[in-house]
Amino acid sequence: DLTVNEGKIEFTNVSFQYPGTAEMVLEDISFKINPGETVAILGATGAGKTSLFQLIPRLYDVTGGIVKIDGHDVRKMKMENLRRKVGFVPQEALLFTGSVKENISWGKEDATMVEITAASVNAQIHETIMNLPQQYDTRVGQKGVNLSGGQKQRLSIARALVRMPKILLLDDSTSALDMKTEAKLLGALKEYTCTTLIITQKISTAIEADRILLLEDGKLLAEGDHDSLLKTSGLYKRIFQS
Ligand code: TTP
Ligand code: MG
Repeated sequence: DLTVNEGKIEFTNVSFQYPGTAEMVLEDISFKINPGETVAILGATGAGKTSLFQLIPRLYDVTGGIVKIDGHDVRKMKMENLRRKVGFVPQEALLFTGSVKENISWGKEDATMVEITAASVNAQIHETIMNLPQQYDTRVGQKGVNLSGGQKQRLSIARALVRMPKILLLDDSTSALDMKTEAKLLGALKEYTCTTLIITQKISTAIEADRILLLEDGKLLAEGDHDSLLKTSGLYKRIFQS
């Protein structure tokens, strides 16, 4: 069966509109991302960043063009294989009422405590958890302790890491983290030989990435590393200087 082995991603002339709507959300997007690369997706609100992510684990299918992973059209892959290897950390962390441990191992109920702890250490949330009243057994959500936005984000990242994804999609998942914590997190992610895409509004995050894709109004406006984009993209330069 076709599965995700390396984590190479390829968009070819991808266009997308949500079912039943007339608006083109993505238009003629083409790019390649190599296995293990860290790529930042930068763009204003409404540019289509989340929509682009949703096409990778097939939360939606393209309207035109093709999305390939490891050379295979994602539509030919088994959804189960695809979703097992693609870790998608959504823009809003979705925690349920249950223990910290249950929230992290959600969808991978056979995760061991060693795996859960390792994921939490790397997601930079282990120390916070150890300071909770019942550590990993502490209940979160409506009837449990209140976690801050940044703590929820990190718990949500730990949930993705425990599954050892080959592709990790972080949808603005570090927006509430301070720069130091974010830098530690991104450093720890290098331990996982996974392809990482980070949607961000922060230029500081983008600078750390191997490459940046700049989206505007559903179009891929420019791509390159920080230094080359400064030279080639007026928009990037304006974002950088603002
Ligand atoms: P997004 O893809 O949500 O844009 P974004 O992720 O770049 O924006 P933000 O930084 O604010 O998160 O939206 C692009 C367009 O698609 C926008 O017109 C809203 C529309 N859209 C839907 O119609 N349904 C959806 O489920 C989503 C996510 C977006
Ligand atoms: Mg978004």
